[in-house]
Amino acid sequence: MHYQPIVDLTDGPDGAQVSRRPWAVEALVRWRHPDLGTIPASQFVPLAESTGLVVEMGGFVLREACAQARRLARRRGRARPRAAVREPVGRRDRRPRAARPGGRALREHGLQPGHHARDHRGRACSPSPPSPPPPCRRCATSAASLAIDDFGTGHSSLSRLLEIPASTLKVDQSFSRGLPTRRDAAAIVSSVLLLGHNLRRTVVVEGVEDALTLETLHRLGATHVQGYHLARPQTAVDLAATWH
Ligand code: G
Ligand code: G
Repeated sequence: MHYQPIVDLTDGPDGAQVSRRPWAVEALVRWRHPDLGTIPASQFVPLAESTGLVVEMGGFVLREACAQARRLARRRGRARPRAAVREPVGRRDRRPRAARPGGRALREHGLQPGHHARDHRGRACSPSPPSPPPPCRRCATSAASLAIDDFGTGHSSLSRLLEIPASTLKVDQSFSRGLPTRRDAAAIVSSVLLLGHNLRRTVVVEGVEDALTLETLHRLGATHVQGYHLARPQTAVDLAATWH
């Protein structure tokens, strides 16, 4: 597993200063193959989805993320850590919750679940589910919180805001690309920030690759950001070394 921090821009002493302390970290799976080297998730995750292995993979990801969240929370003196993982919308483990590896992981580590709902643009996703997918209804009645990923692209559309009781929106990284030179990209991002904040959601802008983009986002009112300029996805060991 690799972990990529999300940074809270309002965390600095003067509100403008970027604190390196993560607000959250996103868990991303990697496959280190003995012969083929590192296989990108973009290649094996769709395969895992089409074969159903994504259920086992999801259990592994959740167990790892839970163990890691607990370790990091201990360093920070937090009693109730949260674990955020990705779940492709559209395919589900139909076993009862207690029998699923994820449920066991949460119990074992005494964690609050924080599900990171991923809305895939990919083929494995069922085409535009007409009503809230079952896991979202389930999560809405439990202690879990949801985030909508890649907001603004593919199936991750405005109507999702009505369907998914998410506390967090992650604005797709394609919108950061245009900043700060494209006025239309800036207008879209500032409108989405306003929309999300009016709905009392946390809005995370993804894909911040340089200082100018970060500055522009701060000016537009972004509070939470993620991207290579702030921190790359990294191993748990590297993350722990910079975690304070
Ligand atoms: O981290 P990377 O750029 O390799 O990820 C590419 C894509 O792989 C992501 O956008 C996402 O679709 C998927 N992915 C990465 N980690 C996970 C994971 O833990 N679970 C699931 N379901 N998908 C993931
Ligand atoms: O958009 P999504 O959450 O699916 O993207 C996840 C992937 O994007 C991760 O695998 C991560 O490696 C990659 N990623 C994270 N931050 C950046 C960034 O600033 N620039 C680019 N190009 N990719 C990023």
